[in-house]
Amino acid sequence: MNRITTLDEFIIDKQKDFPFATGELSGLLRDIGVAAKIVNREVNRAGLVNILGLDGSTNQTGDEVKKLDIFANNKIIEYMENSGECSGIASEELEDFIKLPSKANKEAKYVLVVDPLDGSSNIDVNVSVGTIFGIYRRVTDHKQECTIEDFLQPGNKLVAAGYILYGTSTILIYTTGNGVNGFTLDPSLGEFCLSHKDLTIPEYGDFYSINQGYYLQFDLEMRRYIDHCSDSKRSLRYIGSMVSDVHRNIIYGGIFLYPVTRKNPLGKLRILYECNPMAMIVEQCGGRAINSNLERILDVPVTSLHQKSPIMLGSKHLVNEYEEFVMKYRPQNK
Ligand code: P6P
Repeated sequence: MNRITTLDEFIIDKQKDFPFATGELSGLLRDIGVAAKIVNREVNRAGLVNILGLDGSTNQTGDEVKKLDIFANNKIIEYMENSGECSGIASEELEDFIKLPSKANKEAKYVLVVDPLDGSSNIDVNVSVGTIFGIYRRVTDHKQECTIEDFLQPGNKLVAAGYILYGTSTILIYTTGNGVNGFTLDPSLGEFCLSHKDLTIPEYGDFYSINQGYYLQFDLEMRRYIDHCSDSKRSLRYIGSMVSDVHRNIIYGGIFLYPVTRKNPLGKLRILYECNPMAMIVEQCGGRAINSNLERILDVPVTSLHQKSPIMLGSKHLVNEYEEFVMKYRPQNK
């Protein structure tokens, strides 16, 4: 029987790959793992403890906020504060970033960007949801509190990114820029155990993920591309939960597409805490992540905390194919 490698053991072991690592990032990743276990417990029993449903508020981008969103957001803040390694947090659930008190005068070097519970509209109908996170090294004086500049960094400056998928099992996927590894929560141990070592995305794939309901709102090149996917007998799989859709496409091969629509002329997904972390993971798996201008998502300047972006990411061949359709069908003057 293969020896079990827990997330904590793996993080400590991988730290040796960074000769100058001083353990702060490792500590931060371990604390994210603990927060994920707490959120997982509540997600799994949400229907029993009256944290289903809406809490009556809306977040800064107008999404109705579910009680579990708020619970997840608060737990992540609590554990990041506890870690002493995180200087501040930008979250989908917070209009502005928050500064965490430095613990025992530790000069926290990192900031966290997070979507605490992505796909939360699925909670009440028992469909999988996820947490998406990214970690930046601060660019301002560590002796001072973090500022907005620490957050408004392009995705190519991320030092770590990951997601937790609360699905048929709970899996934590993360990268620190040297490949991607996945850990499945073993409830009998209460530990995330290595289950997907050196994860890579197939170059090709038979799945495409897009909200077909917006078909008539898509630009010509997108309509022609998804017509091609359909003609190529690929399967349309769309859960309405980005973490679930992207995870399936990483495992099986496929492409996730959230283009601009009339309802969301700049795209719907937020670049800071949804697009960039997922783009880093997909690229580290060997895939591609671009926007509708064919720019690499990770190179797009971030100018506001809740900035939106269209995104197309997944298997390299499928993203390259989308690019060809844009070149072929986009009016030159556009
Ligand atoms: P639509 C969930 O609300 C989310 O932010 C992503 O998880 C998901 O991919 C997308 O929005 C779904 O949006 O417009 O298809 O319902």
